[in-house]
Amino acid sequence: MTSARRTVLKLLATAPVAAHVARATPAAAAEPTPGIVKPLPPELFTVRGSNAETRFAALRGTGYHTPVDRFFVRNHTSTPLLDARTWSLTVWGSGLRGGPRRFSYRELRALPSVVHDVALECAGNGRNFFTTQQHDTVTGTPWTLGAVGVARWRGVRLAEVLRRAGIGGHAVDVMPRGLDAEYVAGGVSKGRVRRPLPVAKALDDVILAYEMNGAPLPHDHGFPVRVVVPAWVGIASIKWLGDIEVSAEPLYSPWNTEFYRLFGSAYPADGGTPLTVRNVRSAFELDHGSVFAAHRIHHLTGRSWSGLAPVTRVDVSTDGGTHWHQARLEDLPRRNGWVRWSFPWRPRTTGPAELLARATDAAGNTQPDRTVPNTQGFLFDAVVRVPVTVG
Ligand SMILES: Nc1nc2c(c(=O)[nH]1)N[C@H]1C(S)=C(S)[C@@H](COP(=O)(O)O)O[C@H]1N2
Ligand SMILES: [Mo]
Repeated sequence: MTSARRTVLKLLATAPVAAHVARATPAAAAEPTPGIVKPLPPELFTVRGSNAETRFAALRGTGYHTPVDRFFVRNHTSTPLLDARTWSLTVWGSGLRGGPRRFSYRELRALPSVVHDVALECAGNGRNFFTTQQHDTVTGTPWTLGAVGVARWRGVRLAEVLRRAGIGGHAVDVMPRGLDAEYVAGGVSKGRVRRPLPVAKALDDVILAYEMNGAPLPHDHGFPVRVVVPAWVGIASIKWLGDIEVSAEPLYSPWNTEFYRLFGSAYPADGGTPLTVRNVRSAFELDHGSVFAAHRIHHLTGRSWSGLAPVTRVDVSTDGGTHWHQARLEDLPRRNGWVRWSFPWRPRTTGPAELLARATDAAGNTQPDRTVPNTQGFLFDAVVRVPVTVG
C-alpha cells in the first residue's frame, strides 16, 4: 500500500467522529446546511456553501463516469423536490411559428432518445488557485479542481423538441429556465436561473436529459429533466427545466450579462463576451499534502479534460516543473469527456516535492503557467502545483 493510500485510510478512520460532532450540534453549526439531498460524506466531498465539490482523491480507482455519489453539485439556491407526474415543459416565445407547446414527462420519454458521455464543469472550477497560486483577488466559490464530472446522459435532443414546438427560421436565441427558487444576490432577486443559448448551439448537440449513468436523474442533478450542453461551461446546463423561451430577438439574463463573463483590467470595461466553451485542465487523484514513501514506485493517476478538443497528451513533473515526462493515457481521446492517465513515480529524496500535470488537446491548446486573472475567477487553466511530502 502506498503512503498516499494510507493517508486516505487515516482520513476515513477519523471521518465518523467528525460526522458525529456535526450531527450533534445542528443549531450551533457555523456553516448553513446546504440544500442538497444526497449524502455528502467528507471523504467524497468538500462542502462549499450551497455547493459540494468532488474530492479528486475519491475518483482514484473509479471508472470513466463519475459515480453519482461523488458527482459535484452546484446550486444557486437549493435542490427542489419535483414530481415527474405533475411536471411539464413549456416551450414558448416569438421565435415559434405558433403558440406555446407543452410536453409532459411521459411524452418526452416517448420521443427518440440519445445517449452521450459528456463532462459538466463549473466555469469557476479551479478558482481557488487564482488566490493561492497567483495571489489574485477574485470573488465566488473557492473551488479547487473538483467542480467537474463526466456522466452518461440519456435524453431527447433539444433540436427534436424545438422542431416539434414549431421553431421558426427567424428564431435567434433559446433560453431554458429552472424551477428552483429565485436567486437573490446582494438583496436583489435575479429571478430564476436561466441563460440564453444561440439557436445554432441549441439545434446542434444539446440534450434534454432524464437519465444520468443509467438511472433517472437524481434530484440534485436536475430531476426530472435538465439541459446538458456539451463542451460549454456548466451554467448553460440548466437543471430542473421548467420552460424554454424561443426568441426572434437576442435574449439576456443576469447569467449572460453580470455573471459568466470576464471582467478585469485585461478585459473590455463592460466585460468580455458571455462564456461558452471550457478550456484545458488537469487534476491528480490525490489530496494536496499527501505523503509518499521514498524509493518505492507510486502510480500517480489523474484526469485531464478540454471543451475545445479531445485531450491527446499529458505531461507530468515531479520536481516542481524542471523535468517533464509523458503520462500514459488510459482512455482514447474523446470529445466532450476526459482522459484518465497514470505515471509511475519513484521518489529518491525525502522532503517536500511539487507535482504538476499539463494537458494538451488535439487542437494544440495547452495549459499555461499562469492564467490572466478576471475578477469573478472564471476559467482557471494554469498548471496547478500540488505540494506533497516524500517521507
Ligand atoms: N436551475 C439551475 N440550473 C443550474 C444551476 C442552478 O443553480 N439552478 N447551476 C448551474 C451551474 S453554475 C452548474 S456548474 C451546473 C452544475 O450541475 P450539477 O450540480 O449537476 O453538477 O448546473 C447549472 N444549472
Ligand atoms: Mo457553475
